[in-house]
Amino acid sequence: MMVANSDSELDAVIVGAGFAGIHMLSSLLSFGYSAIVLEAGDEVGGTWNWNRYPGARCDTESMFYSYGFSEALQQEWNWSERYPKQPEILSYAKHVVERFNLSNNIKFNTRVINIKWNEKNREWGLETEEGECISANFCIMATGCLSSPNYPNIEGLDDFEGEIYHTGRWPKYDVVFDNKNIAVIGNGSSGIQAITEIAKTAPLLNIFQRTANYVVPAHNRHLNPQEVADIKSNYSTLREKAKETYSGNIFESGGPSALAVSVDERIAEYESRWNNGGLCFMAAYDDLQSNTEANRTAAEFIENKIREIVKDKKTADKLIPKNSFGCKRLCVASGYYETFNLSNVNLVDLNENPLKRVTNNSINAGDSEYKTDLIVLATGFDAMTGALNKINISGINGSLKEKWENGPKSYLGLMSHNFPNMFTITGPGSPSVLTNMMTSIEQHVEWISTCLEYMKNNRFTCVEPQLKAENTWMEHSNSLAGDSLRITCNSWYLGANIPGKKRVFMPYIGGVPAYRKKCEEEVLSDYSGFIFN
Ligand code: NA7
Repeated sequence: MMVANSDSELDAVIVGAGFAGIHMLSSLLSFGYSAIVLEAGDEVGGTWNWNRYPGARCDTESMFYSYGFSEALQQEWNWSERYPKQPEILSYAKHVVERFNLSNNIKFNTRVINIKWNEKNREWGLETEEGECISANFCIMATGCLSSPNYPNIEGLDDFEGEIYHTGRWPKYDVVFDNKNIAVIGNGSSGIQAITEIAKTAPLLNIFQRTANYVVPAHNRHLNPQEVADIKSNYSTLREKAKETYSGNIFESGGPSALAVSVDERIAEYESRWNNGGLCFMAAYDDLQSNTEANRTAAEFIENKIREIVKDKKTADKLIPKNSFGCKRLCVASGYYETFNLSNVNLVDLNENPLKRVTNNSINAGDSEYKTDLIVLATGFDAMTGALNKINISGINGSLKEKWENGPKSYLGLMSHNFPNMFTITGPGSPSVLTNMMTSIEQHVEWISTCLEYMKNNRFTCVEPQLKAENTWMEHSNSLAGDSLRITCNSWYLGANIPGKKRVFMPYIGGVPAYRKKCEEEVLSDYSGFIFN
């Protein structure tokens, strides 16, 4: 137990039983703390429990979309495909819970609505939707970066009498697409995966596109036993190597600048990454997000691919993105552009034909009425701050929502001043969504556990970041983002997909190595940016 001067029975309460929450729980229990997880859903998995839409699959390779903290775990688990499908990811999460005996400490169907700091007792009080109150010395928010769905404000949506599903809240039962006119609104990563799958059975699929996205092929396949054995025999070394890369993935950079090589060399580099598949395309050259001309070369390469694949020229034109390459998250899919050659698939460009309204049985865009039986809302999330702001979190001097009104303010994405003993796993201000989430989750869990051990050893009961450290970090973070092409489009990284949300680049853009170094420096300096008492 912690050295605490409160009456709390618990050392820590963790909100959310996704990969962050269950790893945090296993770590705290292994150090001998008392801890529980409160989870709104009916089982573990977080985003992978809610995102059950057809084709849902992770775009990070399975061998590395997994924990590295336990050698036994990484040796015993076997992934079947290069990119893991949603059900397999869920099985993995359940296996981890079982293996580390965590289930007795997770409370499901429990939605936290209020969290209040009690300065006298120096503890957090949490209240659930059911009216239950729980207190603990530490509150660890593992609520996910992409977990609060964005429901679009489209006139008449409530009048629709057919079926309607959000990709981020997909039901557990089988949704049938045969014999139905299907509409998909949105074409980010979720929409793109759902579209390629639904197109296989729906007699008519209308895709309502507001912004075209860059999509690279996944080249998904079954993993062969030899490559699995090779990785497993070298797992820890490979994971360490990944931590030295910008995104925490083992992507070799093709060179410092796309402009420093000949056209032939550059095209060969892009071609090889296109043929390899996946997010490694982002790492082709180091200046793709800082130099407009360099960025254009990658954009043009993909434009040419779209024109080669999509037979109808007008459709190809609509599918060619207008943003810089990588400004919105690069999408990875199998056969996305090819889908538009199918006779049952129709692309509606909402720029040419603005979405007017939904009626009881149709979607009206421009001058056309699209008869619809089933709508898929692939409209994304209130990213990074949405899940936190949904809970009324009251700290020393007001709520987190008020403090974050003009954009999230944190130190290292781990803690926020005036919210003592509250940690956020992969919170805004940390690299999080720009990286392999598993790598970033593990780093935060380790950092938080180390900090708690430091407090225990020094008989401290309270920790929070210094305001000065937080402000300096935010200035640094915003200044780096300001130099990047990533702020030039309306992405969810900037909160630009949510009407009224302050436009601030939320993840830390400086890369995993710089960020890890900064976190390690904090530990080595006895947490010079924090206040303990
Ligand atoms: P995204 O990437 O935010 O995509 C949402 C899509 O929905 C995107 O194409 C949006 O267009 C579109 N959208 C949102 N609201 C509307 C309205 N009102 N009308 C028409 N179209 C709309 O979410 P995803 O779930 O696909 O992916 C999120 C992340 O999950 C992904 O990046 C991976 O990290 C995993 P817009 O681009 O805003 O014009």
